[in-house]
Amino acid sequence: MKKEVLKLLKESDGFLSGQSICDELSVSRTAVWKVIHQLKEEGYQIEAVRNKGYYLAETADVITEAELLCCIKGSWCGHNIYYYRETDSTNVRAKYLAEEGAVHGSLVIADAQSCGRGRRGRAWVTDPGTGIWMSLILKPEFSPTTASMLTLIAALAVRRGIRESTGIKLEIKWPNDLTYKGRKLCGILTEMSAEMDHIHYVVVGIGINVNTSEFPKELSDKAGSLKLISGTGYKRSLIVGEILKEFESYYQRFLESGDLSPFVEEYHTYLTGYLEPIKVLHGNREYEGIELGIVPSGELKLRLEDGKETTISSGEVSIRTEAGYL
Ligand code: BTX
Repeated sequence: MKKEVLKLLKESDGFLSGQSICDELSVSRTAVWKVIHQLKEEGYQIEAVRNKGYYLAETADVITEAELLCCIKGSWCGHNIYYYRETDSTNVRAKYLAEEGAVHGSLVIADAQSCGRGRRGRAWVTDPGTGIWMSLILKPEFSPTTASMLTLIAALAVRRGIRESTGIKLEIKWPNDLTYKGRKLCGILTEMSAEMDHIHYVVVGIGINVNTSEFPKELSDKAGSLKLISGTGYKRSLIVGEILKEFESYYQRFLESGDLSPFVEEYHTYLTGYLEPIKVLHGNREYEGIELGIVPSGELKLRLEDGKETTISSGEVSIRTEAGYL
């Protein structure tokens, strides 16, 4: 019922009388009052005026299940939501829920994470209430070897979802970051449980700094947020809605093609350091060369200093700048 009341308030131009909510939803005045009270506790600014009713100030940046359900537009992605006010890591939660039977397309999202994770055991810093910390549970039919391409699909979807909802144009740093002028705003962590020829589930974790104004010292010169770029804050639920809509559409095309061939050109348009000198750290090896972009399997192609070409399946990319590699 919370979702229905929220929807009515959002659709109303001005004040909405308590009686009209009761009539519309066939519930009592007390039930409406209780829901309004809960919504206020979740952070919505709702004005209540005698003889006029309720008015929702549209400025609230609240992430709750009811709010997200109002913003999610696709047909399967995010229709099943697991919302946490605080959790350890949405990826850890998502893996547990996937094991317990959560359906394909389920969204796990938190307002705060106490133990956000990056790749190879690194930490992901989560400023409570300011960013998007979410994980998608996927249960695809394709082969486990295809799953790593989902990180690149997610990067394209996040980039476009952010552009559609905020107008901000981010770059993609292969394979799992979105950046703006060299600063990282978003990281993607894809994890999988599989047998040799069968995927049990894939979890695509996405962290986006949205309204963050300050970072800890160790990140202050390399992290950024959407708010720090434009100077204005954003409603995170709208961004989530756009990203999930885009993800659904990219995912559908990806299923049809079976690899990244339809996306290679678009990917190169937004790829940081494309056709420029870069350095890639892969395991203990370091490669230096010209970034030639991705191949349809999602690997990165490089022209090495001796003129030979090589592809790399994972790694850390640094871009050459006047100040050295960053
Ligand atoms: P990564 O290993 O590529 O990046 C981690 C590195 O990024 C850290 O070592 C640090 O230098 C830097 N970093 C940490 N926090 C931030 C931040 N908030 N903004 C910018 N840079 C940062 C990237 O891993 C994958 C991150 C995925 C995060 C999501 S959040 C939802 C989901 N749940 C979860 O536990 N992880 C994912």
